[in-house]
Amino acid sequence: MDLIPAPSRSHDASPDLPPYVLTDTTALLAAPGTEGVARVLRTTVGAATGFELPPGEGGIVLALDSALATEAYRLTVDAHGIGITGGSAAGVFWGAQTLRQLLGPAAYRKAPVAGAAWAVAQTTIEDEPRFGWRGVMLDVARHFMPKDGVLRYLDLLAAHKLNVLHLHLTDDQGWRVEIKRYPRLTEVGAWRARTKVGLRESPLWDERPHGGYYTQDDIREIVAYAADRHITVVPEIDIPGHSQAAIAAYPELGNTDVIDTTTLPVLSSWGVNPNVLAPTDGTLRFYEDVLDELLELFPSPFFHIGGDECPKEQWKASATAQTRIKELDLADEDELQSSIIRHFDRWLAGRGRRLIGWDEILEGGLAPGAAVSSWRGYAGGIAAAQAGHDVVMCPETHVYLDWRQSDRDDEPIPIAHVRTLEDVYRFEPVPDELTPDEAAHVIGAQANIWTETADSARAVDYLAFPRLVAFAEVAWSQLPAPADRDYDGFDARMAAHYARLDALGVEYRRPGGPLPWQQRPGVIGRPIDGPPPIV
Ligand code: TNX
Repeated sequence: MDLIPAPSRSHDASPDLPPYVLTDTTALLAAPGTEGVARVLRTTVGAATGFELPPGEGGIVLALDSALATEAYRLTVDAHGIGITGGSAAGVFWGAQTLRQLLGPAAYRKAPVAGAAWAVAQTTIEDEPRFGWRGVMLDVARHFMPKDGVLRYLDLLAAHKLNVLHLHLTDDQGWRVEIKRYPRLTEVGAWRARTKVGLRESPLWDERPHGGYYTQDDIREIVAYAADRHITVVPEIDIPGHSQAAIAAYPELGNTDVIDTTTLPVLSSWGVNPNVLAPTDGTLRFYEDVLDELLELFPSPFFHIGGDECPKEQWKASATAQTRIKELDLADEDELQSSIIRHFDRWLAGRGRRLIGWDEILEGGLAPGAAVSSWRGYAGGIAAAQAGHDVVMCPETHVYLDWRQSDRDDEPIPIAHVRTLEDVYRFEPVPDELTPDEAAHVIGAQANIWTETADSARAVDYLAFPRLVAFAEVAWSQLPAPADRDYDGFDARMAAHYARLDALGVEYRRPGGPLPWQQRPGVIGRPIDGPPPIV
């Protein structure tokens, strides 16, 4: 059946038994609690087949089953119909995604095409995910992805049983969410005059202004659309580094006693940036106001506060920062950063939410309730899990999808090390160093898509696919240890999956390399053996 991600258990009935065939009279019965899944099934499978799937007996039946784990489902196909039960609506929803795969690639289209047959072979599938956090981070700050593109990515995540979209909403190069109290964040911070094409050392510029942001209603729509697909949207507001777009909008947020922050534009090139937030009460109040508005928009239990790549040079040179270090009785600038993260850890906890940050938040002491996105390899995640903190494993060594997919010269803007489809398939989120109790703190895994080199949804597709498919199987399925994984078997199932991606309109990287229009001739990346993978 070539299912991806591979289910926990499946028992195919004898091939002599007739398949169940969907027709224009097939009904869809949604037991209490599964109405939302039925609604999404009608908009997807209904659109692809052209069948109305009216409520009623005799066809597809959706129901809850309290004996199943929350996200688990059981899908049965016999001669009379299809049953999907789940431990919750989420489980039923993931079962419905499996049904789409059983229906064949045409089930992923938005309207019927000639010749599609809707026969489903008799089978029983029992399935549940390995991890509760099966995430993708999309960097919509470096290059803005318009709202429709985000909704499309939510569809793509859902089709792969991924359930967290971490939206990197702010960075040096752009602020992408409307904040009513501080309109300049988007008036000024949501666009830049021009853009470096390629990495910092590239001489090329795109002289078109670049920008865009989500209104608060756009965010409400994105969050609701995600919820219908059992996906949680985790917002990231990156502090105290990667904040030049905010400083360009409100110069008082920067280290005004070190540089003239009124001259700082929204950044148009890439890299780790020395212009960071001033560690003042004014900055804390400003970001509390920002988060106050976001709490209303994002029901996510986790709020991501960034914390990565904050150079401390300006704090070392700033009398204000140094005075604060003394006042708070801190040892150094690392503890100063930690005090900011701790502040927001307490602030969020007081509002019923949890802080998550990049693994730099370990430096200077981890805030008590914080969870960690382990990106600089596994080390941060191991330290955090050993200290009893929850961890999302997203090591750049394995699941940074902005990294080159092969060593070919025609990879578009190739950066960092080669990470092939097979490398991602062999990614193991739980490192051997952890005891079982510590390993339980690894709440999941995440693939990160940074977009310095991806200026459109088409370019994001190329980076994300097919590697995100391998990642989805790692995050969902119970796979053996990396060396024992059946990559050839996965690759064989990919043949069927490429047809699904084609039907979805995903511009994935072909196994044979980039198509001519997926290349970026003349735009340099960085040699494989070059400096560290910071773009
Ligand atoms: C490091 S990962 C960053 C990002 C870059 C990325 C490029 C992380 C927390 N910070 O700002 O986009 O490398 O791969």
